[in-house]
Amino acid sequence: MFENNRIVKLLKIKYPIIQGGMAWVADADLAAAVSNAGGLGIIAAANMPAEALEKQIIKVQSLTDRPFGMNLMMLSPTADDALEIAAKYHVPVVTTGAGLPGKVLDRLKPIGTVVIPVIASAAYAERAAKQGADAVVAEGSEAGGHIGEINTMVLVPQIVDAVDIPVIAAGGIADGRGMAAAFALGAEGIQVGTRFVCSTESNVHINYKDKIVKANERATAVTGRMLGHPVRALKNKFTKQFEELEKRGAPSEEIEAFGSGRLRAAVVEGDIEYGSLMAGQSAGLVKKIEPASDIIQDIINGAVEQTKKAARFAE
Ligand code: TUI
Repeated sequence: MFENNRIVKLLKIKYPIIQGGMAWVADADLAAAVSNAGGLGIIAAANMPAEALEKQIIKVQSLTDRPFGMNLMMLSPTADDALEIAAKYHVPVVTTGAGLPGKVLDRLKPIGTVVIPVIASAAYAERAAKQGADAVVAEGSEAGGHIGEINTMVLVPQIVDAVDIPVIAAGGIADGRGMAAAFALGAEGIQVGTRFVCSTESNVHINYKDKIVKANERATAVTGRMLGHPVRALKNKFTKQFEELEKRGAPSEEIEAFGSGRLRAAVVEGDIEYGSLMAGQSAGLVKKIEPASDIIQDIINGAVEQTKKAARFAE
């Protein structure tokens, strides 16, 4: 299974499924669970202080012998520190998001780290490939959190055409049908975020997980377009008030202050009214809380079944 898959070979994993590098969510417990289940677990550096991040790396190494990754959020003021920590601990795989990966590639490629930028346009994918990226994650705007403008369905094939390195599809993928569809578009791997938020091993507050499980296809909204940082999250009082601030043309400092600390409130305190419940449109596909290994097995089994059906489509 997957013997000729370039992502499996590159990352030295069993299944070409990587976990999203979700700020506040993607910790050592979740990363180890995903890696132990044959995918690639990822710790989100996000805005974590250096010592906390080092602890997470040491912890994941104690919980799994398999490869794992770290995600660098390039907008973060701590991104440079996180980059040095990735180098110091020889983290096997680094993904980047919310900005350009140039300095990450310059620093980590010479020491043999596999670097995979998460991008939301074909132009950035081409640039990342020229700068030496090993693969790219093509993240469509169905995804949760900070997003681009192009949907997965049209983004993935255009990025597949634009680069020779393998493409991992992300945004809107939560089950085997999504994986099969991504491979039909030319992707060689998938990144899954929202469904792993609802894994048993995720330390996210139960209120947040329950809200995703209850969500339907219209449950998310995008705020922050006016600030230039569009973010997709489950609709609640927070997103409604955020929209009102944007509509009335409130100053960007006021809006930023209003948004500050809301993701932590959702993840840690379970504030489902005023927290930022970042989630993708695939929330409507997530039906239960279950172990990460069951999620991966369900996705693989579903993708195999769907691909068999697809092979008979013109009979
Ligand atoms: O980065 C993500 N998703 C994220 S980051 C995040 S933390 C955050 N919270 C509030 C506001 C902003 C960030 C939550 N979710 N996904 C990968 C991704 N990268 N999506 C889009 C991009 C991206 C955007 C611009 C990549 C490159 C890029 O370069 C252009 C530029 O202007 O820097």
